[in-house]
Amino acid sequence: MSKTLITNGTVVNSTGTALADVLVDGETIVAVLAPGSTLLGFDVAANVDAVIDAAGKYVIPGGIDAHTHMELPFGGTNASDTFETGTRAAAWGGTTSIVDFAVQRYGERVEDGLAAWHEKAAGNCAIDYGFHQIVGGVDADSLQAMRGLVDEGVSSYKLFMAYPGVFYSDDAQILRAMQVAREEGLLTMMHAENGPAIDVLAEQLVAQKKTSPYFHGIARAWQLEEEATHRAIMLADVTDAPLYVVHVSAKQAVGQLAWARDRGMNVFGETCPQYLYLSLEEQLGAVSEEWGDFEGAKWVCSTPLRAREDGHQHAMWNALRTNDLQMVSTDHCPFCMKGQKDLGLTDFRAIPNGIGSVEHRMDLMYQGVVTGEITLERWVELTSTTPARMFGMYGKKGVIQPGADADLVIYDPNGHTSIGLGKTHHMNMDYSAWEGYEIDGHVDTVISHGKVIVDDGEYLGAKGDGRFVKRGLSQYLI
Ligand code: DUC
Ligand code: ZN
Ligand code: ZN
Ligand code: ZN
Repeated sequence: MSKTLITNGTVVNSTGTALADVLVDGETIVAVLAPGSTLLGFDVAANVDAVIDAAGKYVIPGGIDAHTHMELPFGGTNASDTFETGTRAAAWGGTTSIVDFAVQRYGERVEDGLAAWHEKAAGNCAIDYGFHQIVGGVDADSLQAMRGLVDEGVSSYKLFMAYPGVFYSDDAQILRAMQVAREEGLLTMMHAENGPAIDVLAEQLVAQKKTSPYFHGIARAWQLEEEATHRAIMLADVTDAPLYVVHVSAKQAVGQLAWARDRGMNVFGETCPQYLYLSLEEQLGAVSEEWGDFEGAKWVCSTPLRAREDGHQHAMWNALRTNDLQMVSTDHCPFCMKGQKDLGLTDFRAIPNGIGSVEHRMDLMYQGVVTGEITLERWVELTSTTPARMFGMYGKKGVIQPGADADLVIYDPNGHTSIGLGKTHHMNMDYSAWEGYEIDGHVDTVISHGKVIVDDGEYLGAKGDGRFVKRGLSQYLI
């Protein structure tokens, strides 16, 4: 098998940073060596097939984005990235695994939803992929089907407290699902927003002719995220089920998570780059010649962007530092402005919800290191190590150690990345929610299973490089 030595780099794991050489044999990391590359007098560098010089650069475990929606049917259209385009964009940005959401809607069978997702992804992915299962219709059949998920390597599932008529579960359904999850070792992921209340507020806003994208965020008030988060926590408590709250954006919701964790509960939360950087005020101020105030549709997602003047963004960074939030995923759910977002030109309720960021998460989170919000090791922990541990992939993924998959990124802290259309953008979208962002840092080389798939601005991978990851149980289950 082909041997590669990545030499002279600064190897960053969540546990620490060291100057070290990484020896890859075939698809696997076989050794992490002191620099200089001699092993009991044996000159390693002279006996490998390829040497990659990583001097002055970080060598990190490949990013794991545990929340993506490739090809999600939503709002009368489909998320615009296929598994092919979306995973390739992820690879460009230093992400070497995604966990996407297979979908069961009310009236469909869970098994059929999962099979459909396998069909969409198989043979098309640039990087490894796993699945969570959305259970959008909790009933006797789907509860029974949930019992088979762990054997399928799908050890987590998602419920929605929002979107009545689409994915929504009421409290009785949530309670029953959590009971099954507790028995089966499944991790419950929750979209925690009070959907019925949101829908009333949205209807009232539209009746008052408040139809522009900004009012999406007004209808989805933080109180309704806090309330749902609290309700999810209490339902998890009474069923003794671990809980993972997705896309947390309100500081009050973080407060609920912190409160539950202080009580000793197995409650976890992720946030997303958009809730760290973007704000409701910017959405309100977004006006363009092309779109007028509909420009704000570019940032319509759920949970919504929050008011900067209320300190939500700052609170998210704090929570990432203090471990009240444990992970950063993207909730990558891209839609084009033309033909997709513009379905809601006259009514924000018809704008498909979602932002595309799968390509930029590693870079955007590295800015937190640059600005001193998080440490280098925490960057790796939030974007790779904890996702691997949370979702049953750790050891093979999320860490640079012998025996791990050779999924590696060489990151240049002195490089520079300009984000936006016509720049680093490889997602299948006609705009970028991150247009104009300038990053101190650069993804230089991306290695998946020992194969260099991105090198110095060149894409060397192919569709089908990525494989389905049959995940084990979350390491956070007790
Ligand atoms: N939020 C989004 O922004 N898009 C897809 C689904 C979701 O919950
Ligand atoms: Zn959601
Ligand atoms: Zn989502
Ligand atoms: Zn570079």
